[in-house]
Amino acid sequence: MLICDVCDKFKLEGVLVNSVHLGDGNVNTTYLVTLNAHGKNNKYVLQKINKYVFKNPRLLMKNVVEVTNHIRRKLSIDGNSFTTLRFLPTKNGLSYFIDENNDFWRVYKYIDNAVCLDCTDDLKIIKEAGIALGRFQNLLDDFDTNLLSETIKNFHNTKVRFDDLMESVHKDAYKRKNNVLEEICYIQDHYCYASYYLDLHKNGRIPLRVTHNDTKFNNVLFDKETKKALAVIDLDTVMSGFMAYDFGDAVRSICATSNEDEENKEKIGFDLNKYEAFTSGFLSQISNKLVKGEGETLYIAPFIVTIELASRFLKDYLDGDVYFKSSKKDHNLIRAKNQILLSKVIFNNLFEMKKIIRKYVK
Ligand code: GN1
Ligand code: MG
Repeated sequence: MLICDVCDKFKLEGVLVNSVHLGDGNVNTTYLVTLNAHGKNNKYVLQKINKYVFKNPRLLMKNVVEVTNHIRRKLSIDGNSFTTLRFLPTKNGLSYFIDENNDFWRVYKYIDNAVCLDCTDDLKIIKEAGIALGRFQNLLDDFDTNLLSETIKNFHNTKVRFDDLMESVHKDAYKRKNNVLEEICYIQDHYCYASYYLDLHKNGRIPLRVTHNDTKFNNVLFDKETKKALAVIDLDTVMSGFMAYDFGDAVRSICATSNEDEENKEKIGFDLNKYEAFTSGFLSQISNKLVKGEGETLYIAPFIVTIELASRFLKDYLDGDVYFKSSKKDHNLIRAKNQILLSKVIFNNLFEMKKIIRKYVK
């Protein structure tokens, strides 16, 4: 469907004058669209929801709208530059439009003067990312987790992720198993970590909370000039979960010395200074909400999340690259190898990581 026809379904001001691809998310398709009304340009973000990944976009949109409304209500009392996404309705008053291919589209207001970053060496910006993600959890601390639907089942259930991988190994639909025997063994060797947080929860040591579940660095928006964090975006996986996975996934993506596509082993490393900057920001916002002993459990999350993501990339490679967008040959295999190596580097830093956590847990 043409972008201008999709825009026309929403209550937007003006006539479409420009549309460009935005961001490099691995799942949804995103456009920045500009509409002109009375000589003034209005910018919006238009997204097509990936229906292979999100099986029930209606429930997803309900989650996202309720969570953003909750945050907005609280921020209006706070009065601060921190903000959240504002979804705009269709002419029929819905938060999404369904086209003839059964694809779901939604629109939110473009946040002016904002940038997202894939990486930085600036520790101030990294601390800001920690503040934003900690604040996001803090703002949702009083949101009833029962109101949220599980839009992707077992999203951060590492044990289920490992089991899913083994299922794909057994199917071996694309006859790729023999290329990745070493990687499969690595995942199998780490089964003992897979239920770590679930077990803590079962034993009453950590609570379920509202979590973002996809806290990649580029899911935080910063003010172009001041580099202050403006918002946390990409809210499709907001569900109930464990804080550790939000902390861990952010550390995984922010403190790695290379991006997820890096093939040169020499470049794949972990930066403890970045880790300290992020951790100090994150815990400054959420420390007062932690239950006794919860803070201390966070240190190993980056390791567990990184192996979990490696298993997801590996599964997608075995399944024929159906989940993550890929743009080159063996893209998912490259990503899986990268994350496995990163997990090994993180493992070697766990002792220091634990010490840093202790320093900032109040
Ligand atoms: C996907 O859409 P994006 O790029 O923000 C994925 C995350 C992965 C990430 C790895 C819904 O996030 O879980 O950690 O790729 N999102 C979903 O790059 O599966
Ligand atoms: Mg994203």
